[in-house]
Amino acid sequence: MDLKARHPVREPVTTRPGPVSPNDSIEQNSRFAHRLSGCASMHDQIFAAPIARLGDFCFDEQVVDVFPDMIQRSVPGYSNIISAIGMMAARYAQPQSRLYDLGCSLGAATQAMRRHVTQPGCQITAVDLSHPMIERARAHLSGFKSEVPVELIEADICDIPIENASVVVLNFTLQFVAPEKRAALIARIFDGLRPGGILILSEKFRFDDEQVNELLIDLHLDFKRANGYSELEISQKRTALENVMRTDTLAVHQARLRDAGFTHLDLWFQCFNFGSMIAIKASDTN
Ligand code: GEK
Repeated sequence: MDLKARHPVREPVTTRPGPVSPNDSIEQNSRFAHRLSGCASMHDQIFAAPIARLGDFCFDEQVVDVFPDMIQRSVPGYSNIISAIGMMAARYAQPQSRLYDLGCSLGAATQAMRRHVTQPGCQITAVDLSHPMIERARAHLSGFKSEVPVELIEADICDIPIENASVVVLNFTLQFVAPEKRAALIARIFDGLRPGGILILSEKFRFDDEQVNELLIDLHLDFKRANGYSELEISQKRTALENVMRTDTLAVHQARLRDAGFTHLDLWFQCFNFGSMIAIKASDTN
């Protein structure tokens, strides 16, 4: 799926500065995430008016403008996950290694890692396919002081080399990668990780049990309603995402991680149908 090529035809929308959703803003140590993912963002009204010809969702300029507000109001637990990525990076970063943020958007996870990493000689590689995302990430990240260098790359994460990694983050990105490419990507991440390195994989999940699946979808919709999204916004966004975001079950993720070679893995966070997994490469693997 070429995420850059498909642009939905939208009615003109206006944007205004909006408040940060209170739902996710409880953690003291996620202030930096809010600087990147809340306060300065415009209010997401992309799907507020009826859209005559609804195309596939893409990460274009219009989405970039509202992205921090959009992700806070749409993904339960987003700020908590960003905070925890910083904490895990602090533990797992190895001296003279690379930390990858794959599908970095505006660089919230990159900034969380940059803030916490203390090991010498670390550098972060942040990759995104969307040109406006990368350009805006560059502007955001330049507003923070840090000793840890960040390389921003505009590319498909399926095409870039992953080498000498101690931490790899896929924070709500794999769900946008074509399903047939996912196993190869996870295998390349495993190969590129040093022994003892960690992959943090956050995703929206699908559930085999229809009753559970429907309940968790409904609770997520309630979360979006509570954050001010109308029924029209919810349904238009859902349609726009249909061909672009394809979710897997937890079991499919676990099997893929095991097939790649990860032996230590589990879910460390879940809220409704969103969650985050860790997979650690065994220390005795060469
Ligand atoms: C965060 N991780 O704020 N290659 C590179 N980038 C891609 C690809 C690909 N094949 N497919 C999608 N993307 C971020 C949030 S958002 C999640 C991640 C969301 C990029 C896409 O351009 C977008 O920026 C990001 O992955 C997904 O922690 O919007 O739900």
